[in-house]
Amino acid sequence: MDRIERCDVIVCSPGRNFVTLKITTSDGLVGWGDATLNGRELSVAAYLSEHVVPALIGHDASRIGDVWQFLYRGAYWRRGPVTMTAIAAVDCALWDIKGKRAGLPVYELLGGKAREGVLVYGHATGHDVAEMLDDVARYRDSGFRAIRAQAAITGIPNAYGAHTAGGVYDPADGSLPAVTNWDTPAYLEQAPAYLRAVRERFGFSFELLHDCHHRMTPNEAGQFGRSVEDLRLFWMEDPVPAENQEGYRLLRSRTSTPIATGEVLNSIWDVQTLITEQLIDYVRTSVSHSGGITHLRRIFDLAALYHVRSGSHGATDLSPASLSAALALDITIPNFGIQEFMEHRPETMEVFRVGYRFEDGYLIPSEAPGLGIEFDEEAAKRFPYDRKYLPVARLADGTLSDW
Ligand code: GCO
Ligand code: MG
Repeated sequence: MDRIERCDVIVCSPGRNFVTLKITTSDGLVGWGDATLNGRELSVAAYLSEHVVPALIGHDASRIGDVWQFLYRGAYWRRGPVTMTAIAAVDCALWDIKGKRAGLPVYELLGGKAREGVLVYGHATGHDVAEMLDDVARYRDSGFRAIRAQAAITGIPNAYGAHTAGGVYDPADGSLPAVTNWDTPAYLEQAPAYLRAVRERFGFSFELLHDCHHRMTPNEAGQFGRSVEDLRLFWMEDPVPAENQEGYRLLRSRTSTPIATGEVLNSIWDVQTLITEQLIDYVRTSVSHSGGITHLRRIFDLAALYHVRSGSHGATDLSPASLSAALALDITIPNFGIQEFMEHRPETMEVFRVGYRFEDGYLIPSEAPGLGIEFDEEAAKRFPYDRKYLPVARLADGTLSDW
């Protein structure tokens, strides 16, 4: 029997902070899992080193489902981003090991390819509409078939998504939480107009997405969705905070613009009402924040029963190890929708060596056994942990809002 012999939790900051779990088995196989929770990295690192790793040593590395239940039920405390990210890292590392033992890419173990490539969307942005349109052109010209468009809003230039064209998007860059601003009426006036400018300039030749980033009420989001219906968005993302799943009933009845949500949700129970009542079109739970391949597969299977498709979160704060695991699932499931793909910085790719590649708007997973990811521990030492926070947002009168 191949036992879990050793686990290392590696924290590094090649361009941004990442927490990576390395599992080594008694047969000498090594698996990698992403344990990064943006802005709260060391909580997961401590959860793993203090509470998970000591209980994991000696387990049969092949019993992935049993290890999952042991870590989930065994904690007594249910769900939550820290727990589910820690479990995800173990789960993905064990799938990586299982693939290496079998000499097969993990997608083969999950049933094999159901499509040739994984449709991805990139992030076009700008501090004004002209700059954003140029960035859309850049993505389109580099082969993207799906593009998310975000521009700054006059009066709230530092709101989410408003980084400059060609600039590296990384909101978690403050040594203390940066204070940004928010103004819903200005957003409701300007965002539909700049999305319209995209269609006016480029037509309908690619899928157009937009992230509302949890900042509206259901009624406001209904107004937003209605005002862009003729633009045929692929989706409007996180129109309202999703903790209150029932809040989507009102929104759903107001607009036919497709809805995506789930990047801050971590378990099948967090999306149960959204899925079973068909309140959303795409579920954005990610492999590294939602319990790994084992649990995300259950979420996607539930979603398939209710015409909900996948659209996993894949911002740069999810490491290339996370993306490698996401691709293994994306390429095999029947109800795949789209995968978010933000290119990581060159420093990040010096540490994470990946086999996936971008071709003609699609990501093609690595054919290497396991998840096709190698983590360079020597290179990681050059990039020590550097505490960073995501920003907060305040209204004009100082009220703390949703960022
Ligand atoms: C997205 C997300 C990100 C998040 C980030 C937080 O759709 O890509 O909304 O931009 O803000 O992942 O850590
Ligand atoms: Mg988002």
